[in-house]
Amino acid sequence: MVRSGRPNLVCRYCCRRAISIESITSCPLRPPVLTVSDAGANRRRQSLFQALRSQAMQILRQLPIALFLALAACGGPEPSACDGDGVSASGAWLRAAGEGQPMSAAYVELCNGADAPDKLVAAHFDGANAAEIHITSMDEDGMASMAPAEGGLALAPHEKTALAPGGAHIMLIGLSAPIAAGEEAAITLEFENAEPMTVMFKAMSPAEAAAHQGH
Ligand SMILES: [Cu+2]
Repeated sequence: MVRSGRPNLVCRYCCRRAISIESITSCPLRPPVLTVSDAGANRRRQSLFQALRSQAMQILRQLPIALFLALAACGGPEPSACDGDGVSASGAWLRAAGEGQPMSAAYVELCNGADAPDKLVAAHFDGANAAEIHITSMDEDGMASMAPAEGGLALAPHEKTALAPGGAHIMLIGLSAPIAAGEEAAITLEFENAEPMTVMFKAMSPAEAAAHQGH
């Protein structure tokens, strides 16, 4: 029906010569979010765009802070000042090992709060034939190789020493059973001076380990 005084309207969704606003708004092909009024739709699109843009700007503004916090929280394996009595351990984890996997590596950050140097001299894990303290080194060709830390791993006084992927680690050789991600392994650490200490190491899947290293 053409209302007098109004131009003929064509429904832009079904291309029928629609003839009233009502028949356009009830067109079954009309997407529900759009309205007949182009001006109204544009306004809506514009305000959606503005909302997205202000959200993006907010994220961009917060990005440097987030990056800074991420860097501050993940200082890397660099030794840093540390205080307290004797040696303490933090961030202990090991690589999960599946069926038939004979080895795993365990990592931990050790803090020697004492005034004298100490050494990590041995590690024991009931679930493996041997637990060795290894250091990783690079040869002239850039090939990494690992070897037992002769005489133990030095722990400088008031410093954190990280056993971390690519560096020193506790090698668990001859696992008696798989270690599933999420499980915990009790590894006892022995020191030259400090009392021995049993630390719970949390098993991480390869994906978790990679994300952890990304820190
Ligand atoms: Cu090793």
